[in-house]
Amino acid sequence: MNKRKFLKVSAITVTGMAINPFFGCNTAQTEQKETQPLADEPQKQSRTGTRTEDFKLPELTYPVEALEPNIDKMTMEIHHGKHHAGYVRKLNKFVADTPFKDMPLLDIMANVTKGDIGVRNNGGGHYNHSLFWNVIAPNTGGEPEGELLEGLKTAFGTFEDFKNKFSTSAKMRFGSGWAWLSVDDAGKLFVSSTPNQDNPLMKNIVEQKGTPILGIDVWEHAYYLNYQNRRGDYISNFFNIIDWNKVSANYKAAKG
Ligand code: MN3
Repeated sequence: MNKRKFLKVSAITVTGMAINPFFGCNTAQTEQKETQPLADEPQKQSRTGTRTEDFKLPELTYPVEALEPNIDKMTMEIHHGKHHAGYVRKLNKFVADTPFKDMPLLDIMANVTKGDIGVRNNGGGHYNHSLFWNVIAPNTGGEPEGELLEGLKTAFGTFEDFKNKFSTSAKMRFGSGWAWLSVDDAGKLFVSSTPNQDNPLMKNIVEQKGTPILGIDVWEHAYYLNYQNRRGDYISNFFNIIDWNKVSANYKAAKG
């Protein structure tokens, strides 16, 4: 092994494994040892770890009927058990034999490009829905407190101003997509919307890049059985089931 090769190998030594409960997959942590990557060999893909298991559908932490009347039981069954499951199944298929095959989900989000259609749609679908189930829960709603409330006031004025901006963004999304509350690189909150299954983590694709801490799915499959064409009512009732404790935890994690 020549010196250059040795330096490269030692920089990506895998030193530990951790379970990521949110996405149900293994992530490996890397540690810089002795050296930095050689300047004349830029790493084409930013990596935080290696995935050793197929992606799995995360279980809901509440019964499918628990969000009624805001989201009905059958919508939850189909949305989680069919749609999300389908994204997971297809994602495992699309990453095979590509540079994404052993990447953790967050690394896929950071590296996917417009042309990687299958990985973009199904990887986004898996990430987005995993976040979605996580930020809603029965017996929640109300308003956030503490650090998150202060962050919302700084960015939007008042909680109501935030709510209006987020709701408008969700209503105005033409066709299928999502509205997001995210944290930018400077730690500031912003609202944005993405088409299809894109999200603000896809830095090669979206205009407004950041870490999403709250998202609403405005695909018709998310609400049509109960609300038909009344997307506005679905969005307004979504605020009855936002788990602000979870969103606050996401906010703290995103700010680092
Ligand atoms: Mn959906």
